Amino acid sequence: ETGTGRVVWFTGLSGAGKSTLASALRDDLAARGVAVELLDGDAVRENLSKGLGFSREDRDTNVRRIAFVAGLLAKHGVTVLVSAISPYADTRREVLSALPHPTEVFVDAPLEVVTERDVKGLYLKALAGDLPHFTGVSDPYEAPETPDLHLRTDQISVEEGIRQLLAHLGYGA
Ligand code: GGZ
Repeated sequence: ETGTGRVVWFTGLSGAGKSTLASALRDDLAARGVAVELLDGDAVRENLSKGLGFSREDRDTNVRRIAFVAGLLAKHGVTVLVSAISPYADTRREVLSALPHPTEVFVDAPLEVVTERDVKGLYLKALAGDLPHFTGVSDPYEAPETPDLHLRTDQISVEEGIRQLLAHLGYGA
């Protein structure tokens, strides 16, 4: 029990704010002296999951690899923050249930909002029909039905999201 780190798993559409929230939480926890590591979708796909694509099989492989590393780190007392679309509910359930102290955070903004943000121009491409298997447009996203925390990033600020995360994790305000 004591000594085992928790795993905070951020799931949601591209552009919903997973990386923003996870990295801000990482900085906050690190400043409190917490041993914390961030496994971010982008960095993972450049390293651990290099070469994987966006088929269901590849996404599931990606998610299982992330969960495997998260489990190793957590075993040594590290608080692990995971930021990955992780679109399939069954796969999330499977990997989360095998991790110690899992917290599922649904980073939620409506499709219209993330399409409007479109930081990387990927939604425009997908909506034009030029990007197959793009989550939310040409590929599924199965929203969590009972997440531990549900953050509507189109309605609350990053600061408010961090406040709710810290409160949920028992760090107070
Ligand atoms: C979804 C894609 C795709 C497709 C490239 N579908 O917002 P981003 O750009 O920086 O983050 C997205 C990232 C998704 O990788 P994950 O590892 O989080 O996905 S999963 O958990 O499903 O394995 C996006 C970019 O890669 N990207 N093509 N077709 N996102």
